[in-house]
Amino acid sequence: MCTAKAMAETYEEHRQVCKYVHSTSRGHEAIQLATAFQLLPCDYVSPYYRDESLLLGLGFSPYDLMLQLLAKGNDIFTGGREYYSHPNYRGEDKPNIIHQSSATGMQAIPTTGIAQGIKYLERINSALLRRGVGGEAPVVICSLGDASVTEGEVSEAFQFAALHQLPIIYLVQDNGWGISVTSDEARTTNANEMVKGFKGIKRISIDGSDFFQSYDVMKNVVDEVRRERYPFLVHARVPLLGHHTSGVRKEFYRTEEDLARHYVDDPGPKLRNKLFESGIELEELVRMEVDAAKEVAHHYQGAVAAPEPDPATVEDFVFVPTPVVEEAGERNPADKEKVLMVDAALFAIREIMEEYPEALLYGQDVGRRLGGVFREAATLAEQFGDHRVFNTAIQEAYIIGSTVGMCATGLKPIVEVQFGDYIYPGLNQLVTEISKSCYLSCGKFPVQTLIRVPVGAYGGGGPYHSGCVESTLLTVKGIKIVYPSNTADMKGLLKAAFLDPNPVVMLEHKGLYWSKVPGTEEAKNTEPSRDYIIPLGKGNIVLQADDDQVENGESCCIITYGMGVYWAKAAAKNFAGRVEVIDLRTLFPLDEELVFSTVKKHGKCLVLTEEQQNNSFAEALAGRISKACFRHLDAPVEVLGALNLPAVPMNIILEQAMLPNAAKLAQRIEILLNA
Ligand SMILES: Cc1ncc(C[n+]2csc(CCOP(=O)(O)OP(=O)(O)O)c2C)c(N)n1
Repeated sequence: MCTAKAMAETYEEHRQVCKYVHSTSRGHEAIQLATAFQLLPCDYVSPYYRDESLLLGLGFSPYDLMLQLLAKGNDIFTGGREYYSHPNYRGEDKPNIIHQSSATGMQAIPTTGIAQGIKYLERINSALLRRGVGGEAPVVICSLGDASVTEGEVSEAFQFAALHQLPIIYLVQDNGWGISVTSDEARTTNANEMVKGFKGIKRISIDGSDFFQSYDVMKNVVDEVRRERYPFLVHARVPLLGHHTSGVRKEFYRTEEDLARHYVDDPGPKLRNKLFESGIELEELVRMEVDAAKEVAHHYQGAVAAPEPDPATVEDFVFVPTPVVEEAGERNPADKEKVLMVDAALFAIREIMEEYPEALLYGQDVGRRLGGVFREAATLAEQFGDHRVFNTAIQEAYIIGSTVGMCATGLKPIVEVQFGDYIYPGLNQLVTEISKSCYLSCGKFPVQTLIRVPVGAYGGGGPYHSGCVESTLLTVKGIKIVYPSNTADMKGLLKAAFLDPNPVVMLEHKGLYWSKVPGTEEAKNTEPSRDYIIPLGKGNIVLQADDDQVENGESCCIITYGMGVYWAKAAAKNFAGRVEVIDLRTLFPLDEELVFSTVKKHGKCLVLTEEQQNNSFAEALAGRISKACFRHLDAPVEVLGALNLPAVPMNIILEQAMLPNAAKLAQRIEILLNA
């Protein structure tokens, strides 16, 4: 506590140097230290930005923390990329900490995912499960500020933890403030009362400023969860003594009376008095304070002197390398039958689950009863058990975000969002947590997750079951996007996506699943061999133009993906030998080499997409092609997409009016070839 106090004072004294925004733990020290002291290296903890004392309690030195305060290059957590007290840690000597974002409450889902992973590893008796030296079972701590608990995602996490009885402790530090918003202004109940509705979460409220009470309670709770394997919520009342952050200062909005009321509960003097009463000499207590201040000053000097990050490293760790770099296996084995694209995915997952006990599949309706609304997971629960293939509640944020924690325990989750139109509730987890984790943890926590998302319009699916989402997703850096258009690609890409240690979203056109849409029969092709794999980022020439047409300058190329492949192939029939079609297959990373070399060969190019055209990925790609291939172009790079409407209308005639098709494309090709 003395150390934390001296650190806060040092930062205040040197505000010019400590220029990056930071919060300190002043007021919260007792409960944080009491929590940290219960934990074993096999445990996991997600501290929030005020948990500096918790980090000290885990054994991180003031120097370690100050390197992050000053965003230094040797900051052990994030290499100067993240704010103070935003740790992540992977090691054998301490509880592990997944990447921590600043988004309040958003750690609840990823951290609950860790507990979900632990429960599964226990269930299958996996060697991946970390245990204490005495065989102790791990616990997970998710630390939250009181105001963050009103975030909807926190309720999704509570729901899952309660339903599945996960070994997690939610520690809510209640200082009554959410920046300048008071608890009375923001909520009707405190976290303890709120969580009552989630049956199966035990709960307790305590005075988190009293170290001894905090220590006893946290010891009992941690011991109980270690033993009994159910969730707990500890609601700890604490004062807030420092500023909200170095930037949002207490004098802006807090009254003298409010501050005085909080200072009564300063945990430092409270502990000091108790220690004094218990017989510890005053001089010894004073000496501790002096020693702590000296140590902090020393660490501070060291951190100030530490080097800044090397700007050459700024692009490091967006992804970690994937083992899949070459196409391998048999794409078209003689002994195999043609299968539907939807079955290719099913078979790929089956083979994966047979080989990898750490693979699980979950999402809405994928469990035993239905096996997915497209029957894309049918029979999997029967074969692999309900612990590996199961339904979730309607919680897209949980489905997506939990994979962060699952993956941190060594699992390889595959999850499903039922329709692309419903990815938005989960988008926050994808952007805020998943996409940034590898980069901001300097490669320590890449998120190996495979998120399957059926997309696309056909046959009157209507405005909420037909949407394409690739342009939205492609603005997110740190994730890969795959978009297969046929059986063989589905299987080969799904395998590669699964083995990729980075997050991959797989967009699957539901109009191609069964080749039901006229003209998409070729989506159904031979099932590739078990070991068939296609590296992400490799496009495919699905229709070649004739050499003499190319040589005569009579050809063009269509760059497309998904349903566009079939519109392009159908339209090309009108221009025998004059149209080449590229199926991108992966939208990020993109096969620019193939795209640019093909465009240069033909000098004329059209980028085709099912998405609404304005500001789409297709338009961005057309811009990039124009620049890269400028000297080789004989016409402006064209784009054809859907009309710029907010949704795909349901009536089939309206749907067709909105979307591209072979006839609309043929008109455009005609113009392009004659340009
Ligand atoms: C999702 C999100 N919305 C808003 C913010 C801005 N913000 C930062 S801290 C904070 C208040 C959080 O209060 P609480 O959880 O009680 O923690 P305390 O700072 O009081 O310890 C807010 C609104 C944020 N970081 N994340």
